[in-house]
Amino acid sequence: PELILSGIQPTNIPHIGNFLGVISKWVSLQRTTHDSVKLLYPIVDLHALTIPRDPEHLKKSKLETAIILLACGIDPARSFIFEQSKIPAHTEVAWFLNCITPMSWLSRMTQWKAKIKLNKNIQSIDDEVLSSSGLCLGLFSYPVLQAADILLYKATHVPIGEDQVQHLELTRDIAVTFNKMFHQNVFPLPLSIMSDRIMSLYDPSKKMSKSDPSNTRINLDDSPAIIAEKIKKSTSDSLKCITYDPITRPAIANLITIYAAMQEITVDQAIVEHSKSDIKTFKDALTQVIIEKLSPIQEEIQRLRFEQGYVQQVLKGGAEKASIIAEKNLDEIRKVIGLK
Ligand code: AQP
Repeated sequence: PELILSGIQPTNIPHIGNFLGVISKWVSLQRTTHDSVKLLYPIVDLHALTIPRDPEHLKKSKLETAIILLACGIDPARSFIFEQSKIPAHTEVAWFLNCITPMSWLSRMTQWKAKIKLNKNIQSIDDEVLSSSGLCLGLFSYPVLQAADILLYKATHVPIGEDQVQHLELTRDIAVTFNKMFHQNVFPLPLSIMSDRIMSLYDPSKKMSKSDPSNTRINLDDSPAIIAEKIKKSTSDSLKCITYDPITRPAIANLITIYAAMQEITVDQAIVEHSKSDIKTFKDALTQVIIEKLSPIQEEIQRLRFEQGYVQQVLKGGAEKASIIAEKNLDEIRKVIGLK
């Protein structure tokens, strides 16, 4: 890799799905990549605007997201963390890409379709559905802004959860279209760095999400008592033993995945450890593992909450470093498309 980029929306407190899915990978990439590989982790506040947000909540979530990234081990000397909206080139490149992306590609995106169908028991998306959904153009072109985030920096690798695979494929298609249209290899085709998907504690057919009710996920700042309560109430099944079968026992499989990932052991190792456990014993062990893993992170979160000046400085410094790459590439893109 030459440049690795991955974003997070400041929509709420990040949860263990975000942590196990991407944040822990971002942290380990700091150790496993050569110093010449640039690591960019934008807090994508413009993406968060695609669903109406309370301005105060957005501001607070941005700071909290930055605090949590630092508490999890993102090192500002190695990685650039910054607010997407501080670099106007993101929106400018998104506009260029909007102008070459067929609408039919966007209407195929499953996340868009899922949002449209949210709370509605409908089968097909027609004009009536669109106008009654209250959803806006920004949400429709959300994946184009994501493509702009990635292509603006000519990212070569993008760590993502499984839910983002389709959006990254779209990014590659947009890059190919752009390169062909202007007969130049401006954008490299970014590759994914994939990770496991952590599912909701209540409904194992849905991914754990910041936008769902709080009891379906474990936030990185949940207290030990809350973690214990959420795990205790999490969905299980009628079998008493612990076996891993995502098809027939998806809820238990999800809990085993969390247990293994938290300790960086394999699912097989977890199963061997709990071959004699019943559900209650396993859930108690899982609770302990989560509490222990999050404890040092939570201490750091508490400390950084009193160091807001420092956190703002980190974001400012990250934006300054990222904008050097952004400005250089934007200049090239403007020339290629004839604006300069
Ligand atoms: N449940 C998950 N398991 C593994 N990875 C996940 N990610 C999200 N949920 C899971 C990955 O985390 C990165 C940052 O996600 P995001 O905040 O940009 O947006 P998201 O994918 O929409 O995540 P949420 O938590 O569901 O947020 P809301 O509810 O705000 O939309 C992404 O790489 C994602 O794959």
